[in-house]
Amino acid sequence: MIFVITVVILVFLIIFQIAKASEYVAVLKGEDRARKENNKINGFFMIAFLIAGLIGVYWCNTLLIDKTLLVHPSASLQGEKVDSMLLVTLTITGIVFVITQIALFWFAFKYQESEKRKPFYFPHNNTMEIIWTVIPAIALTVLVVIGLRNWFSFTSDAPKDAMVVEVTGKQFGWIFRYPGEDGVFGKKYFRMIDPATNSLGLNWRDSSGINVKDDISAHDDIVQEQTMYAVKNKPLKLIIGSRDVVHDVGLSWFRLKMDAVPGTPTTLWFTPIYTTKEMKEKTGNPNFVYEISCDQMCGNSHYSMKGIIEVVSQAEYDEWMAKQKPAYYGAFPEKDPATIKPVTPVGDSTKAVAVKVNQNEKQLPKKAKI
Ligand SMILES: [Cu+2]
Repeated sequence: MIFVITVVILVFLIIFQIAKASEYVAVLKGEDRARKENNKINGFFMIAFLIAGLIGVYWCNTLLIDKTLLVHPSASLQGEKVDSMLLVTLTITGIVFVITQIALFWFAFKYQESEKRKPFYFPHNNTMEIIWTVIPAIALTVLVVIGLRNWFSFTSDAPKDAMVVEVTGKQFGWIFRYPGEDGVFGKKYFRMIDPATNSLGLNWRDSSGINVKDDISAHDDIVQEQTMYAVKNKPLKLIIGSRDVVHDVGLSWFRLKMDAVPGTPTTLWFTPIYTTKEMKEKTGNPNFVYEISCDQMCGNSHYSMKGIIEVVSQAEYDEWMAKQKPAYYGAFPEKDPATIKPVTPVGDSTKAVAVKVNQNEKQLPKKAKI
């Protein structure tokens, strides 16, 4: 630290000394001549900086373009709209950037002090003020309107044929729920969360004793962790929530994201257009997976909060779904008509083995450890 401070002080001293020295030189040479020379040098630097800067921008672009998502196609219909908006914005701002930078540095060089010219007093011009206010205002309004229209369509009601999956964030992973054959998500109650048998706190109703009214809509709900299945070309609606803190469902390949807020469900829908298999070919990466990243800093293992979306054909999805067992049978194996042992693990994958085979269904599942 002391070393850094010393270096900074020394650098200041050196600059100060140089400034002083050049002052003395100016006195010796005559102030006027020295200033004119300085102006010429500065003018040259302006042009050099312009050329080096533009080359730098181009170089950075070619170097980094492969590391961005821009070279890969969007994997959803909605994402294609996002991409086209980004393209329009980047094109407009890119053109403006290049023109203004060239004008800035070129003018500084071209209109440096000269004995052949007299400065022209030009304090104000209404026409110009109007032009440079109105044109950007129109351009930005168009961009914002297109953006809002898209945003409203992604977050509005999904098409009727959409499949619906509930996504719940937790420290640190994702839980997916499918409504089962009845197409209805059963109610949840946070006190019923049990990491081993009921990771979402599904309210089984008939067994809890908390609710008198019998409601079995939660009985066929299917709960999965880490990997979610979706169908190509079929709209997919996500009902997003959180079990603890604020997370965010980041879907970079689909170009969408949405906050997962505890207690306040958010929704988002999109249509995947390539299966995972097709994306493996498109990206040339045999290990490609659609990743859900948590896009909201949510704790010490935030970086590892990764989920996977497996996009498959309808037939493959049906085949996979047929093998799934409702979470209810995981919690109450004796209720399972198939009574197959061992029971399909449900709930937190690490503790799923702890399913109690002879658990009396009249008992409440263990209290939540949140
Ligand atoms: Cu998170």
